[in-house]
Amino acid sequence: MRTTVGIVGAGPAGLLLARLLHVAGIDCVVLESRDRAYVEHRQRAGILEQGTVDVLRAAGAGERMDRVGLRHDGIELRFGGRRHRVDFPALTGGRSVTVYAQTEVCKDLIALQLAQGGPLLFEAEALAVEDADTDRPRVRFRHEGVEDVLECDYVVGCDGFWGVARKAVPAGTARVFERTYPFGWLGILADVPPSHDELVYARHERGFALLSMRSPSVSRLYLQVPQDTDPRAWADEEIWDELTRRFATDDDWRLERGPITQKSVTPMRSYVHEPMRHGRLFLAGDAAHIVPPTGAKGLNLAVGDVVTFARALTHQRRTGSPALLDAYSQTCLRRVWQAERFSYDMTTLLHPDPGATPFEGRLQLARLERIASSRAAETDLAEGYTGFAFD
Ligand code: RFL
Ligand code: PHB
Repeated sequence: MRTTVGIVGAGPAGLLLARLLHVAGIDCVVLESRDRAYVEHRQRAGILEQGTVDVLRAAGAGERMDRVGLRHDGIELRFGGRRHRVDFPALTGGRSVTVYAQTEVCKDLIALQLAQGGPLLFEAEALAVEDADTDRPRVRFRHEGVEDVLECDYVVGCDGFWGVARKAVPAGTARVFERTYPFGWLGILADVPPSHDELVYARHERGFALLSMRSPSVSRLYLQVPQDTDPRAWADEEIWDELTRRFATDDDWRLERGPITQKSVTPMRSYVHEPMRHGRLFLAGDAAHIVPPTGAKGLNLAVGDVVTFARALTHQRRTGSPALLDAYSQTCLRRVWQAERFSYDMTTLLHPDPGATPFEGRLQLARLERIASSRAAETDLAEGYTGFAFD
């Protein structure tokens, strides 16, 4: 098999890249190790920045998002029993975010790709990216039990944190910046209307909690738990009791309960692999960087990377100049590091660290008080949450 761009992985990064290349008239092949149902039902992110919404719309993938996505003009911070609303449009000159789940973004892009785009092979596992530093990079893969080779002009590794593409970068040429956190998130899906019409980020002495949603009838909630927690160790009623404690307010707000349909634990990690390119292999999305989910940035960063790659390759084809491709890593990393900083700040603002001193606990509260009382501090949060511009 031969193609212009070999894409490893059909998460949001790989699927959107395939769509952007299709729109630009550039052929590609997408290899995905899992089956279609698995990719379409993997519960992950839920918040799209304005820039992401604009990109999906411009790529012709926004029809259902515009119909059922929920526009959110703010979030609530909850601490010490108090509630503080951050009003995004008022603070950012009109910006907002959209609640539309990653599962739905993937379903929309898969349907488009299968109907109009180039080959998208499920259950096709990339085994290795080879000859990345030549002008004929290749992906060795296994599809339906048979090994094959995809010869490419470029390979884009969109295969997530555990993928194989990054392994093709020789150790001596890369640097990794990493931080792990001594806690994770226990996430649930529940068949109950969200108890608040906007997301609630709660800091409590017992740990962080987040109220989010998937639709007007489905809630998505998270609890900070110790690292390596087994989700089966938490009975459903225990989860609701703990959420109720952490969301408690001084007024008459109440958390509604309902049947829990899914339960899982997500580890928390910050990770950046520099550079995001080796020869003709480009890394995009979680394959190159991870943020803790507190800032809701993971999916949005993946979108920024593939937009940058698609523009750069289109520019190269139109003008013959490789300048934008050569600048790919630098261009992406500027935005990546702003998202890393924001996600780190949100995480350390809202999660009591089990090893922290009482002094550090008080500092967290002081930081929250500052956001609730200073328009400058609040604006900084609102700008970060609604997103950093694509270059
Ligand atoms: P993905 O979504 O991980 O997609 C990678 C795809 O590559 C496939 N793959 C391979 N295919 C072929 N050959 C191989 N050898 C392959 N190895 C892997 C995988 O099956 C998969 O389909 O990466 P992408 O596209 O970069 O998208 C990034 C986002 O998915 C990610 O940033 C966010 O979902 C992060 N994230 C969350 N972000 C939020 O903003 N809010 C959240 O609540 C949230 N929850 C999460 C998350 C990430 C998680 N991970 C990575 C474990 C929960 C989890 C569990
Ligand atoms: C989600 O809805 O899954 C979600 C929302 C906001 C976050 C993280 C996850 O910061």
